Amino acid sequence: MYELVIKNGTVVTAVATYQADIGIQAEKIAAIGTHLAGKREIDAAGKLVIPGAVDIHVHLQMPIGNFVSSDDFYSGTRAAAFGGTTSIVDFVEPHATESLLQALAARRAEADSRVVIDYGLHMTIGPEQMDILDQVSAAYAAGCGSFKLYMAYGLRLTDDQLYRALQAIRDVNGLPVVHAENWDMICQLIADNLAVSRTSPHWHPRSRPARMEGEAVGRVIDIATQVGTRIHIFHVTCAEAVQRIKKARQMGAAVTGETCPQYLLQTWDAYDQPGVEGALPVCAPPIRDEDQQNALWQALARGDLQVVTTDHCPFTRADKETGILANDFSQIPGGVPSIESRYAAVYAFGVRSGLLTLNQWVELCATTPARLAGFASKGDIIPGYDADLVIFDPQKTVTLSTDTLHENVDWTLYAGLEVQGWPTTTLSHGKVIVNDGQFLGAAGNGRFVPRFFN
Ligand code: DUC
Ligand code: ZN
Repeated sequence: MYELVIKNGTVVTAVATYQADIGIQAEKIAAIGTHLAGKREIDAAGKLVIPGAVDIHVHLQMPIGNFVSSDDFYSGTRAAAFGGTTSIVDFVEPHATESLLQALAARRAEADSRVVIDYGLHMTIGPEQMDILDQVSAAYAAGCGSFKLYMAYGLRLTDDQLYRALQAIRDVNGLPVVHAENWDMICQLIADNLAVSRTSPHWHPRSRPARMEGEAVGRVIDIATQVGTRIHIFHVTCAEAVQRIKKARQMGAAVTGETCPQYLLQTWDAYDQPGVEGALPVCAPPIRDEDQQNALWQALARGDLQVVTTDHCPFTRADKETGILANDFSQIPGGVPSIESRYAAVYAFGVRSGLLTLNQWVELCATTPARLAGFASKGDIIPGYDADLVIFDPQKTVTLSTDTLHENVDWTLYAGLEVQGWPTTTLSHGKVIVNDGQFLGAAGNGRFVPRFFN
């Protein structure tokens, strides 16, 4: 007799789809079989039973310039749980005066008592950390198995700095994750556009051309190959970048890439809306045209991109409006909310449309991100794994809006979008934390998960 049994559901993993009961004991998946009996039972007849989704790219309460992203570790992880996500990876961004371990401790102090689901942290290596690369091994030993490198913004590393940082990460067997854009070109194009009064958000994507994203992705892959390290490319938005990743993989390089719902569900026409509406979708790299959107779906279907994350980084309308009032699209804080709708959106527009199989959906949103980021017992339905599970109703239709979503932000990119298929029950460590629209979890119940690759 198990503590809990999920009965009669259709289990979907990255490799198989089958009818089975799942027995849960002491927070773990204890058995997968038929006619399992539990002290408590949940009937999942007509529903899919899938691994909790794993989102390895989120920015909660993240300071950018004068702004802080509006979802904190509680509201953001709660919204994630409503959407069937049971693990996230956020970021540590060390200050110049801190050691990597001090910065990790400070970020954990912000998160530990707030998170409702499990989480990990990528350690950011910026220009100010170039003199303390010898601390990379300590960060790794403390459970930051992955390291974020920027090729844009103030945290941008030059090619020689990328080379040195990648060597340090390689030496500890860490995973480098990279924001790849060509910052010098972007700065020049922004300046050129502003100089001729091209100040509206229309010029945001036109200052960050797909060709140059492809160049930056290719360049950092080449540097990683020179160093002899694997590498993961964040938020791929265009065919040019996909081609670089695909070519490197064909040559045997350990390169992976991800894209995000905003690039799969929106087009750059969104930047042409009047007033603040055109500022809301501003994120980097930018949302592109319909051909690029189709290329991303094809890349997911063919396996040329391996992961869907969110890059969830919400800013309020008031925050976004500052760039409109300043008459300068480059002043709009970049980032969009997606943390809650990712699993369902990829199902509705990937699986239901026939582009992806059920198994690819689970692989892209749960299994591969878990394996890639070093979550040893998540992202799959296997005895011994954490009982982080989702019961997903393929019939349930949700119209996305700020009324139906739980993200702490006063807009959504997907307002009015009808999504068929939605999680009805989310379990973290065998405990039901969301059921039929009710939140049953608690702040601090999530845990920091150390991630290693050795
Ligand atoms: N891009 C954004 O738009 N926001 C957060 C960070 C990033 O890379
Ligand atoms: Zn990001």
